[in-house]
Amino acid sequence: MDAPQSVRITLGQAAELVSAILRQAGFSAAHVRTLTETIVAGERDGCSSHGLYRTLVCVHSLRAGKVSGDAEPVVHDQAPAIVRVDARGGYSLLAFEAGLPHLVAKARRNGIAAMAINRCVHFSALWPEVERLTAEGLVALATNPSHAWVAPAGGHAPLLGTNPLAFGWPRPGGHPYVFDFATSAVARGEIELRRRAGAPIPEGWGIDAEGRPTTDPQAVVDGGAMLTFGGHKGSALSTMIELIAGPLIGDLTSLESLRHDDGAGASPYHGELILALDPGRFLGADRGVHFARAEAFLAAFGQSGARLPSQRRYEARARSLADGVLIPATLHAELTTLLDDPDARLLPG
Ligand code: NDP
Ligand code: PYC
Repeated sequence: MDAPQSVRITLGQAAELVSAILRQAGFSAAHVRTLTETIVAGERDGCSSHGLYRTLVCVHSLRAGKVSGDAEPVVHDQAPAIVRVDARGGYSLLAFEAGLPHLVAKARRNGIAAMAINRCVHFSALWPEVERLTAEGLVALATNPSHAWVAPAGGHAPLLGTNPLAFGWPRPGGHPYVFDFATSAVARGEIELRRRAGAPIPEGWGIDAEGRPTTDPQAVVDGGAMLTFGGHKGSALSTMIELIAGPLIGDLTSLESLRHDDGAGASPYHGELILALDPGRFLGADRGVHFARAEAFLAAFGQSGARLPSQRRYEARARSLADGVLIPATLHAELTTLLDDPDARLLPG
């Protein structure tokens, strides 16, 4: 009989597996908790490029000495509407958690507030963070650079990161309106997953070292470059992200992050910018009226035959909560091997 291609595990089993591996690798309890929550949420919501596979990347980054496993973030009250969190070389998630109550309080006080996370190592999808803010009734935007893997429109040399942009809008009595996408045609993780599986990539995702369009993920990784989404528009948006989540907050661009990596193949090291807007402050007593208008607007998408971003994700979440998640047998084997043999060789890239 053929070996199974995939393995079904419950979310509880997924969390146990991930946290045991991260703990054994040397992450502190606080980092294990925040990393596990986000990794399992990624798999749960059908975002496998930022799901269980990222456990391997976290362990690789720690082994490579490119992330602190026990850094405790430090919160600075930078300005009346700005909180700054120094992640001190740890993964961003614990820093986000430390700064969140301050960001919420500042947004409620001022109507708008920003959180700058500095000196963080970053691997995660951004929707869990904007969902934390919409759960507080706030409108949210989050963004960050990554490693310079992406060529600007018209160019061949990778200068930009995959630079995700996430937006969240709270909706009364339902899931928030959330989108969260890379400003490259697709996240790097999608290219990595296909490269690991020996599968081709669609045209439009990348170019080879000579600047020719390619469907070979290995050619993109070996001296080629990814492409931005939407040509010059995605390129300009990505450049804006480099600026506002890089120099504006005193942190690295994707090019500088890649130099810092120095070939280690670890998670990017840079900053993150998160904005929160309080509708109560913008609208006062009229909040209900205008949020009802927003609801009518969003309802028209379904009526037009379109789907809202995150709808697929919320459906995947409901399925995973009921039935667990199906992960590739090869990935499951890599993870369990790593647990049995903490020195097992990793091929995260
Ligand atoms: P996609 O190209 O799949 O785009 C994702 C967004 O578009 C989601 O909100 C998705 O909703 C929505 N969407 C997709 N198809 C449709 C459709 N037909 N109609 C309406 N909405 C749609 O993902 P990416 O590869 O660009 O990014 C994936 C993840 O990678 C993101 O979560 C991002 O944060 C993460 N990432 C993180 C980086 C980092 O530095 N930390 C760098 C780059 C990416 P749905 O989920 O419901 O399909
Ligand atoms: O998938 O592009 C990506 C990515 C970069 C850092 C974390 N994820």
